[in-house]
Amino acid sequence: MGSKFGHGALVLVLVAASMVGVSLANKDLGSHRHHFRHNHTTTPKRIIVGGSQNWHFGVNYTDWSLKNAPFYLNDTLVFKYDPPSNTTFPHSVYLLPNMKSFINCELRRAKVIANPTQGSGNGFEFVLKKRKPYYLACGERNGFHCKVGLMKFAVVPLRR
Ligand SMILES: *[C@@H]1O[C@H](CO)[C@@H](O)[C@H](O)[C@H]1NC(C)=O
Ligand SMILES: *[C@@H]1O[C@H](CO)[C@@H](O)[C@H](O)[C@H]1NC(C)=O
Ligand SMILES: *[C@@H]1O[C@H](CO)[C@@H](O)[C@H](O)[C@H]1NC(C)=O
Ligand SMILES: *[C@@H]1O[C@H](CO)[C@@H](O)[C@H](O)[C@H]1NC(C)=O
Ligand SMILES: [Cu+2]
Repeated sequence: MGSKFGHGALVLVLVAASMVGVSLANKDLGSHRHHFRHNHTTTPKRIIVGGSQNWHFGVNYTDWSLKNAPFYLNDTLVFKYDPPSNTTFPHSVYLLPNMKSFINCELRRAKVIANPTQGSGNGFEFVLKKRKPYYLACGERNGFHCKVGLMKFAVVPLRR
């Protein structure tokens, strides 16, 4: 399947991920090959990150992403979290540039894709548009929510 992000490169990324002890969703790309190739009619899904737990401190989102994999191109991740108040902790959504920053919860070169007010109501929607790894994390407290609150996960969306 002609793709600028070849299967070999993807496998390399995933092997590297397992070597440093992090998990990427969709690690079983190969076994899903036959399913998604002939599945063009399935419409993209809208997936609430964390399910009924939403986007909260202390939920293991690596675990959540593994249990909810695979994700597909054009699926929408929905991040729901309370707006800042004096009774809730603020959250946010950052896109980290690479696996190293993801592992270390290093936010300096990360891109803010949703600020603390954008998770209220129907939540913040993020479409998985490209076949590449997405490293997502909460950016609050200078990486504390990412590191200690486990508010991070990585996904590589598959073709249908
Ligand atoms: C198509 O995808 C859906 C969910 O994404 C899955 O339930 C279904 O079994 C797939 N169909 C085929 C023919 O692979
Ligand atoms: C989070 O879940 C992953 C995958 O199930 C597991 O490997 C990891 O140990 C968990 N982390 C914590 C801190 O429980
Ligand atoms: C994803 O959506 C874009 C824009 O709506 C569309 O051009 C593209 O073909 C879609 N890709 C897949 C794999 O569904
Ligand atoms: C929270 O803030 C509101 C006003 O913004 C105030 O009325 C209330 O007393 C505060 N509650 C606490 C527990 O500080
Ligand atoms: Cu947070």
